Amino acid sequence: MIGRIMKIVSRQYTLLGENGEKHDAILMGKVRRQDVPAAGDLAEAEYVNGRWVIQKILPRRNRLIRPSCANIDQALIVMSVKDPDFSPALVDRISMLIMKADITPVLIITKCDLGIPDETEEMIREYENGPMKVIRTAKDEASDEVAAILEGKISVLTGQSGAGKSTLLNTLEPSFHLATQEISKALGRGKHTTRHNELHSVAGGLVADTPGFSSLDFSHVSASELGSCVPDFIPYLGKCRFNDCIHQNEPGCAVKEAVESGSVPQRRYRNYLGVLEIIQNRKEKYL
Ligand SMILES: Nc1nc2c(ncn2[C@@H]2O[C@H](COP(=O)(O)OP(=O)(O)OP(=O)(O)O)[C@@H](O)[C@H]2O)c(=O)[nH]1
Ligand SMILES: [Mg+2]
Ligand SMILES: [Zn+2]
Repeated sequence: MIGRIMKIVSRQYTLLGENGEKHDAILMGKVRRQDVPAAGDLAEAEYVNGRWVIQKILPRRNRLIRPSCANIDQALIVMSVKDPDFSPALVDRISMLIMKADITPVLIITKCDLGIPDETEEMIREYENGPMKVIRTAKDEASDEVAAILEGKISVLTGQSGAGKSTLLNTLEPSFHLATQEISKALGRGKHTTRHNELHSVAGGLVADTPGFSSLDFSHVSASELGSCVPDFIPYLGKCRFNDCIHQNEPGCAVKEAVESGSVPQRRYRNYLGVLEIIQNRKEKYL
């Protein structure tokens, strides 16, 4: 059979079959030596001596190391309007890393029931007017829009600790009791309540409730490709005077023109330049 790896706990694998049935499986030694399987991988398994044994991992479309997850369709950036504060710098950095991994970013804005400060509202509108899909959610409201985008897809959740990632899944799937921060405070844990790596069946899709992209590491991103990782820049790429334009100081830059005309928010461009400088400073060190 071909199954989807839902969960890996040490050497024990949980596979989801085509008809929704779950099987425990182990991994053949030769597979482990070739490849490190991840949640989201499709695995070919055979029933041998009373147990399912994974013989092969099928080619994957993409792969994230942190969280360890494969074949991801989209990443939901979960960002609260407050507690913790809404941060466009963080949204932009996370979305660049998601784009670099060839995954579609979606912005989920939580805790709208807490009231949205005017300045935050303005920041949210900038995203709503841009190319990323944006969905607003509030406490105890199961969002049909979130359910609709999850259906039939593999998604990872990402965003700050306390933004409401686990709460979002618990609200959509009332049978879930994923630990949220009220519980982790009682347990005396620090950063990020959710630590393990597992796919959950939610709203007809599979979702990894992992902290995700928490390191914001750009060491694998080059200055020349960073522009293609900014969703708002995509319509202008290839239209600059120089084809190796990094949209910084070059004349005839279509991205800068779009910023000047107001088609791309200033804030988006400033955050891009901030990350570009991090990459450039790092490069100099190694020259
Ligand atoms: N008012 C309000 N509170 C919310 C909402 N969503 C989550 N919360 C609260 O925010 C806190 C953090 O929620 P969690 O779901 O644990 O956050 P998380 O993103 O999973 O955090 P980590 O697992 O630590 O990464 C909890 O106290 C939730 O009850 C919301 O839409 N409105
Ligand atoms: Mg959580
Ligand atoms: Zn340019």
